[in-house]
Amino acid sequence: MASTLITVAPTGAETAKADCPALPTTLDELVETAKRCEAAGAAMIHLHIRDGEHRPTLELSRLTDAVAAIRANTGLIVQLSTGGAVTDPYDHRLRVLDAGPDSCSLTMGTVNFGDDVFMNPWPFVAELYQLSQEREVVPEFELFDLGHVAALHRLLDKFGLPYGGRVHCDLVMGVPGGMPGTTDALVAAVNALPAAVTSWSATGIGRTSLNVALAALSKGGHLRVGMEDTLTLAKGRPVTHNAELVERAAALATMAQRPPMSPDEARDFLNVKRDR
Ligand code: KMH
Ligand code: ZN
Repeated sequence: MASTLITVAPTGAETAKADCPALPTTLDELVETAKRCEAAGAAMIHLHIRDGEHRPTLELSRLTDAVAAIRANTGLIVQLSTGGAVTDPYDHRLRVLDAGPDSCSLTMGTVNFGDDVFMNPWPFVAELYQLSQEREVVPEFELFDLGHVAALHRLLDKFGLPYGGRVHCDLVMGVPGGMPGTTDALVAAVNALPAAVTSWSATGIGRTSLNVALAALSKGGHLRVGMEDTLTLAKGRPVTHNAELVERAAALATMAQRPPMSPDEARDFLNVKRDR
């Protein structure tokens, strides 16, 4: 039976701890979250980290410690965000790979991001991609818009396949400025993906989360959920732990007769490097 890769994105860079105390921001909270989410069905974690004041940071020693702590306490595939926060400079975002993750996010173009702009010009994307190939890190291509799908065609044509030979994407839908979190947009984006794509997941921001998950499952995709993207389970019902979102995703996937993939299966599925 086919199975579902569930990625949890527990923290992100946009929500303040003061506004949402349940957001995991310390290393201990991240490890506790990772363990519970693995038990609930997640196979990969998409990590953003925070500093001692709970502010987003790309400080290398903290990234390295987080990778080591998640590896020591779970079997999850560790994906570090190279997107960081909209204020992070390009050189800090490239340096993320020095922390030796299994996977890294790689956004395929610039996008309006609420009132901000998430900058991903072509030369930066090309440099980060080639660095991921050199460091043997499996990228996850983040697609916020249909134009990002076109850029993925261009990237693969110019620089070839990623490390490991699999091409895994995540459609990030419902960002104010990007593609909407609708079934129609998901189908349009999936139908436009390069033939080299071997798997894709989808993420719906905020209230689009459930609709995007259902559309992704019915179209044969995988799921990314977590408090980076969604802070309520329903109107008036705040998420109190990331595991609630993973449990819901796992239940939907099981109902669709595509139960969650184990981390070990996901390592083969994405062909991440085994001996880190
Ligand atoms: N925080 C956003 C500006 C990624 O992780 O690569 C970028 C983001 C994408 O979350
Ligand atoms: Zn992220």
